[in-house]
Amino acid sequence: MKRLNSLACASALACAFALACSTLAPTALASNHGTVGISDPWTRPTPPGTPMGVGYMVISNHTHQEVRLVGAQTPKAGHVSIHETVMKDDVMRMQPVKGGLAIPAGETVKLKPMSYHLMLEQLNSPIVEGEPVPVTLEFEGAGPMDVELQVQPMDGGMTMDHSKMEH
Ligand SMILES: [Cu+2]
Repeated sequence: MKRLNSLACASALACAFALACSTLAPTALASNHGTVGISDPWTRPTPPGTPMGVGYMVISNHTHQEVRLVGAQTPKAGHVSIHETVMKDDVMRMQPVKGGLAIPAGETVKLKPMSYHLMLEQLNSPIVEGEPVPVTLEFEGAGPMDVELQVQPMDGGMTMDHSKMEH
């Protein structure tokens, strides 16, 4: 029952922010939501000519219902995808997170290397230190949020050339 309520609620909010919503016609929008908190948003510098960059952050859902990160936009890139890194047959691959990244009520999900991440595709210029990348996150079940990815330098140790990974 609770599940049904939260689903209806999420749909109602999604409708409020989506341009088109034809499947559900909510009679009222819930207004008693807590907040979704973003901390430590960061990215890596990219070498010139690299078409893709990454985005990491910690998302905490302080509401009483699941929210989903369903998309993101940045003026820095033509497209942003939500990816997860998985091991398949000893090969590391990235794949889109189907249906968006769910953050259960009261939980925290980390976007971090080797795990969930934003994939900034079709970069229009390299990501460089000292120039934070503004990103607007789109949620189902919560309003859009603006963050700035801080550019953290390569640390030499466990870096990986993302662009060579298989998608
Ligand atoms: Cu990726």
